[in-house]
Amino acid sequence: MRKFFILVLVVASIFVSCDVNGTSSGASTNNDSGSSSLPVLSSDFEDGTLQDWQANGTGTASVSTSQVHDGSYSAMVTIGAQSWETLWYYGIDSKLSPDKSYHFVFWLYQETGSDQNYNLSLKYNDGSSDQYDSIIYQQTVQSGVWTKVEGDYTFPSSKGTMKDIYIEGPTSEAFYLDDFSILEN
Ligand SMILES: [Ca+2]
Repeated sequence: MRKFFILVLVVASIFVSCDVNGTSSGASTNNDSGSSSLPVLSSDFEDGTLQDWQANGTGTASVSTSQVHDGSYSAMVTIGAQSWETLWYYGIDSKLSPDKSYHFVFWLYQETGSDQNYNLSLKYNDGSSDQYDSIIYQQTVQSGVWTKVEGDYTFPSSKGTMKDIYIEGPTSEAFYLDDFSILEN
């Protein structure tokens, strides 16, 4: 009986230590990512609008209820003839500061029948002309699976001024976006 009790104690303490480890690593991640503060940008499309995202060029975008990661709405995008003819958020410099690290996280869905790669790209101006950079490059999204895409990015003020962000993928194909957030690290 006493042995059994000790065994229970040992098992329980393993459980507790696992839990503590899990909690503490989660907490330190939270501290590191600064997620105690509100996201600087958060788009869930639950108000039934594109929430300041818009299509560029021959791309099209609208809110959709047919595929959602969470809630009732997502953004459905059909990319045009060029990969940049897609969903844009103009004026990201109103949300982000240079020389600061941010965590970008969002969910993508596509049903083309095969894996597809997506980029989160940044348009900026170097003082004389527009330039482009990848915030997240070539993230693979399986067909028919909502996929979390995330990464960290810092824009150095020495490069110029941030302008817009946009999501690039296969041309003439549709994808869905939901739960897009940018958090200060
Ligand atoms: Ca949603």
